[in-house]
Amino acid sequence: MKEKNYDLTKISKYISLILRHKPDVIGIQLDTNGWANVEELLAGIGRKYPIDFEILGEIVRSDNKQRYSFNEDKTKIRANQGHSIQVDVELSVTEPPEILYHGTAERFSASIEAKGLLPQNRLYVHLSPDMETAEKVGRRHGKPIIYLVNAGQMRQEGYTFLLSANGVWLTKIVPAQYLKRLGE
Ligand code: HQG
Repeated sequence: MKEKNYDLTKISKYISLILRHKPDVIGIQLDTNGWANVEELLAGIGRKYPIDFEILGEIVRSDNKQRYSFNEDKTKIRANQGHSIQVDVELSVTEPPEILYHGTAERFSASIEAKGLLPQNRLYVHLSPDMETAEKVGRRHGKPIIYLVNAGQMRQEGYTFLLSANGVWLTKIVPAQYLKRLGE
């Protein structure tokens, strides 16, 4: 390894920015399936964080949400979910559990209850399989609140759900009638 004193979380956040939102910050492109070339990524982030392949591997392995995957021969890397740019990470439509959860901030509740959950800057609305995860997601935005999502009914009524490689449920929108705020 070239250097052991980096804050891997900080580098991981930079990699998230590149692989989900702005590959152009280091002048690279993702292919239609969201893959970046590993050598190009390392060269690009090297101006800021000169890490080698071994450290990148360590970031991918140790990431607390398993945000990234390598392809089989580890020449390519992509984010498993969370993109704002139009890529197809080849997820299959999957039967959701009856109930999924969405953690958000109190201050968004009026708009959410009027318009439903919208993907905002991302390609999909992100839903959690359990309340603990939803609570953590909501806390990122402020005072957390949790919505129960009637995924079973949505499914029956023709909405589709994708399950990301790291266990996040994705759907295009959740109309307000399928939402129930926890504690009400
Ligand atoms: C809210 C993290 C007003 C929505 C997490 C959320 C997740 C509305 C915010 C992943 C709305 C968007 C995604 C409406 C939705 N009116 N606000 N109609 N509809 N919102 O960050 O779900 O750590 O894009 O409730 O763990 O918070 O980055 O989405 O609060 O898996 O890997 O608009 O990001 O993962 O915020 O988080 P985000 P999210 P990472």
